[in-house]
Amino acid sequence: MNYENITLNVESGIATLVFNRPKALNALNDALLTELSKALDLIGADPDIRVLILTGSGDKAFIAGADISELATLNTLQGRIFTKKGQDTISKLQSLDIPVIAAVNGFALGGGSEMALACDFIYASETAKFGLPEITLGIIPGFGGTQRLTKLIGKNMAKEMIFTGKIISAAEAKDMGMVNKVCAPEALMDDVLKTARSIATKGRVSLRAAKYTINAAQDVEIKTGCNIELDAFSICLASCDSKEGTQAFLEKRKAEFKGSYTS
Ligand code: CO8
Repeated sequence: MNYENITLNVESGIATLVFNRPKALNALNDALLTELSKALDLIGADPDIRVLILTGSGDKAFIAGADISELATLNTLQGRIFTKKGQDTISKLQSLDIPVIAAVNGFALGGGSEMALACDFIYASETAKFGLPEITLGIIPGFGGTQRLTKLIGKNMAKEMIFTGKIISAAEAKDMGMVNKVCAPEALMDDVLKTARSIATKGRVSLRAAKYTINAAQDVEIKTGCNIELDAFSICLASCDSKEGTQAFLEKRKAEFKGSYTS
C-alpha cells in the first residue's frame, strides 16, 4: 500500500511506522489518521509482525499534535467527528495484540503525547519534549489524553500538566513514569530495536496474554483482574508455545515459538 503521510517498513518481524510530515512537525491531519488506521488494520492482521515501533521523521518531532491549521477550520460537529476519528484510531493502536513501542525523537505535544501514551511503553531521545498544551489553544486534550495520562501518572500530576499546558523534558517525563528509558538521540532507534528484537523472540500467545491482562489491570478491580489472569494463564499453558518453551528449557536449548495456540 502507498502512503503519503506515514511510512511503514517491516523487517524480521518488526514493523516500524514513521509519521512523515516533517514540514508540519508530523502534525496529525485527517489524511494521516486515515492512513494510520488502515496501516494498523494491516499490521494487526499480519501474523508475521511481532512488534510495532512508532517514530517521527526528521530529528525535530515525533508528532507536534493535531494539525492546528486543519483544526482551526472545523465547526463543532466537524471537530467532534475529527476528534472521534483520532480517538478511535488511537484506541485501535492500544488494542493491537502485539507490543507497541513509541520511539519519541523530538516534540510529542498534544495528540503526539496522546499517541505515545497509547503505546505499551515509551523510549525517548534526550531531546524529546512532552506536553499537552491544548489549554493554550482554548481546548483540552481530545485524543484520550485526559484519560491515559491520568491513569499513568495520577490525577494531580495530570491536572498540573493539562491546566498549565507546560512542556517537559524527557528526563522529567521519565521521573513522572511516562517514559521507560531516555537515550542519546543517535542511540534511540538502536536501543528501541534491541528491546523490540528481544520481545520478538518471545511467544506470541504469551505476549498477547500479558498485554491483555496488564491492560485489564487499569480498568477492573483486583479480583476480576486476577480472574482474567487465571483464564489467560490457562490459555497460555495449553498453547503450543508453552509446550515449546518448557520443552526447550528441559532440553537446554533456545525456544522457537511458532505463536500458535494449538498444533
Ligand atoms: N499543526 C500544524 N502545523 C504545525 C504544528 C501543528 N500542531 N506544529 C508545528 N507546525 C508547523 C509550524 O506551523 C511550522 O510551519 P511553517 O514552517 O510552514 O511555518 C513548522 O511546523 C515548524 O514549526 P515552528 O516554526 O513553530 O517550529 P519551532 O521549533 O519554532 O516550534 C513547536 C516547535 C514548539 C512544536 C511549535 O511548532 C508548536 O508549539 N507547535 C504546536 C504544538 C501544539 O500546540 N500542539 C497541540 C495541538 S492541539 C492537539 O493536539 C489536540 C488533539 C486532540 C483534539 C483534536 C481536536 C479536533
